[in-house]
Amino acid sequence: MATRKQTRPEAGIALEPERQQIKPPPLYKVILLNDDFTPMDFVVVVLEKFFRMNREQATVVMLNVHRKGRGVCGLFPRDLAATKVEQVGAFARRHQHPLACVMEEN
Ligand code: TYC
Repeated sequence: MATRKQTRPEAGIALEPERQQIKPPPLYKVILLNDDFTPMDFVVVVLEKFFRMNREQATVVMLNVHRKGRGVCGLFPRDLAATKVEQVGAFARRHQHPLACVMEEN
């Protein structure tokens, strides 16, 4: 029977090398940079608004950036990471804060 042949184990093994060549797309870290001027409350709002953090998570991340100079806000596929960087930059500029956000391949 034709359908039985397709379910033999050898048929699956023959497909294995092709499947192994498909790599998952690389993820990118979106990173917030510290500066001396952007208010802490504004950074917390950014993390809530663009990275879906609650107030507590956003405060932890903001304070980590404030102390260490930079910090990861999330890991995203390339296009989404680029969109987050754009959105944060535009929002900060609109409010006249120098807050900077960059992306890096993970
Ligand atoms: N350092 C800023 C201040 O003291 C707060 C701040 C935190 C700014 C995180 C940017 O990504 C940042 N007001």
